[in-house]
Amino acid sequence: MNRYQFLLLMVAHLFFSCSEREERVNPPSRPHIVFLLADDLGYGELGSYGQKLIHTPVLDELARKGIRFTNFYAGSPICGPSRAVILTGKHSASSTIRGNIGYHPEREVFARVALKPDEMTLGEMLREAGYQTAFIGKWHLDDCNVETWAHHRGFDFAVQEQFGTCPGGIVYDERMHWINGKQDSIFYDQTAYDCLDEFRTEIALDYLDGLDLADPIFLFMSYRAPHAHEKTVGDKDLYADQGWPEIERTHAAKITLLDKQVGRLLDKLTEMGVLDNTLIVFTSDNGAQGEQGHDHTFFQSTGELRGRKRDTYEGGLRVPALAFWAGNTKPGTVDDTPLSGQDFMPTFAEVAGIKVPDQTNGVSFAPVLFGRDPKPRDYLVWEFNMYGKPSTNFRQAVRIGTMKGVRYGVDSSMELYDLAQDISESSDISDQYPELVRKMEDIVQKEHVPNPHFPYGGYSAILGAE
Ligand SMILES: [Ca+2]
Repeated sequence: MNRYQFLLLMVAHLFFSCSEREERVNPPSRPHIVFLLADDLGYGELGSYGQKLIHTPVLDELARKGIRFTNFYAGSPICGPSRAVILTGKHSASSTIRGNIGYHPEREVFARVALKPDEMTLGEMLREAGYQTAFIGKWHLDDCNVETWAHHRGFDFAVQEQFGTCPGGIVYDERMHWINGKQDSIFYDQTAYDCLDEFRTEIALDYLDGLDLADPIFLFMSYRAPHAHEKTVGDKDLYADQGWPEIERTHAAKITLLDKQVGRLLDKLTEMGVLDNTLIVFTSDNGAQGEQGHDHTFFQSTGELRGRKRDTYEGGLRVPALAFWAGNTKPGTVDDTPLSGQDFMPTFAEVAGIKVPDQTNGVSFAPVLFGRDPKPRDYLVWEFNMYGKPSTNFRQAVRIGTMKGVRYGVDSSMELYDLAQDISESSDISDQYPELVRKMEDIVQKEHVPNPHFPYGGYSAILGAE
């Protein structure tokens, strides 16, 4: 074969490979979006964030291939409110759900608060934009009314857990997973799986198998690990040789098994030929948990950060966050832009090529995905109502540049830390910056949108004094 014939052959080969690919998959102009949300995964619990004992090879590889965000914050330091921030793009001082339990003045009871019908969810936004939308796992943005469940809030296909007692004496077993509202259900048989996230991943793989790829996919995987409610995992061998207390072994196993499930999902997307046109985002809904006997310092689950789940110190809020989009995100990027849960809505709107909904006060980080700086923001703000009487259960925080204000109780003085010097928030320097502290106190008040379920200052006015 001479050089000319060889070149002809190569050109023919390229042509046919391209045709083959076009036949196999007709990539939509907008990317698929796969959002992976861990439950209570701390800032220090992935290898790429400094974890030494718990293995997370798949997510570490994702970090190497894409962007690892080092200043990414959960919208709130606890489950329901953080998810509300993600789904609606509104920060926690303006969102509908600001605590796992809220007050209902008309009934004079404390109960779960659902997203309001007139606020748009990520699912509704992307479905409107032509996406096929799916939600699998923990929803936690609803009440007993099925209209507030994921399927009715923008997800064509929704499989969610449900728990608690509802009017009429209905008691939900959280192992039951409800399909498309209450159209069907599937029970999680723990003896048949390594972990709950394996079960949820099976559901996702089946869903993907049945899809026509004419329209882009938005898949929201809402995982369980490493939340304390999953008390054990099926795989008893993982880390069995380490000599750790059983509760810590289980904790580590949950994270490694979650990592494995993410790998299975990514393999599926590869097999389907869509991974090259998919934006993958991985994060956690709040900082590390230290519940039901698990010690969050055992694995240094928050790294050097102070506090944990339910704290508005960094350990409760700062979370791992990874983004990968082949051909766009630059491999090995480490980005230190301060970002938070409300930023997903404007980012996904921009990626999908649609108008950013007016309701969001987040800032798109889509430019970061392409190696550019995002629009600068003045500050980030948090407000959290933890159920109970103590005024310190009303928790706020502000971040301006590298400076962070934290206040537990509106009558307390605001503490101030310079995260650039003091990432562990160990030295309160509020005395040195009285003007900045005043400015932060004004911000938390100004950004607060009144909400009948979550009174400003906490619940002591309703529950009685301390
Ligand atoms: Ca959580």
